[in-house]
Amino acid sequence: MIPTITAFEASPDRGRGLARDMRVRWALEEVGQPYRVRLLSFGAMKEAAHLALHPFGQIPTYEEGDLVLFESGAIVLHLAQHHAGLLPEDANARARAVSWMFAALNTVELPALEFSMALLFEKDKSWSAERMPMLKDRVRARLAELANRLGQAEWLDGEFSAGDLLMVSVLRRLSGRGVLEEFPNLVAYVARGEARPAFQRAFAAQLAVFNSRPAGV
Ligand code: GTB
Repeated sequence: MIPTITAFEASPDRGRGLARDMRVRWALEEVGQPYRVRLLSFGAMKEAAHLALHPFGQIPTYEEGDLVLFESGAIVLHLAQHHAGLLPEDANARARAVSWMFAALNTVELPALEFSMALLFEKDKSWSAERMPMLKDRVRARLAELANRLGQAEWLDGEFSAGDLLMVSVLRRLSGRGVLEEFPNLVAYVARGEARPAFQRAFAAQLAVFNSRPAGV
């Protein structure tokens, strides 16, 4: 059965692959699962039909027969559990890879998101100049810990896993913001993730959506 995911009809990231459908597309490509995409406007995301799939009216969702999932991490975990290639066979190694998935989404994405949201939406606030260094320091502290653990290894724990897929996806959002660049091993780690053929196919697919949008959108 070919699953269907949802994605932005016109992504605000202008084709940079930063919206969360990208990590799901990447996982689908890693496991060799063909998929369909239903594109949504911001309006359609808040209509009853989509709210029935996603309680918060967001993308991405994942439909496979009777199964409907939301939350990009849960979708990637589902794919990793049902296909070879994203989780190790060994039970302990598998559990550790799942720890890295949670670490990416809970421990690293949280401060990264606060920082990038403040950069995007709060720069004109009177308190922004005071708050930004604190948000940047929180991101820097997490990245320093992550960089320390990764060291010169290729991936976080042995073979590439869904933990790396999510961690690289989270770190990409920080690229060019002047803090990830303080950690050359993390920059190289992100580049390794982006160089994977599955990433490239997923990136091209979401970029094609952006490039084919009607003029002016
Ligand atoms: N925790 C959920 C998950 O992981 O699936 C979060 C889902 C989420 O935030 N979805 C966003 C959304 O639907 C799109 S990805 N937003 C619309 C809404 O909430 O009404 C977040 C995102 C948006 C834009 C950029 N960008 O332009 O760079 C990057 C990321």
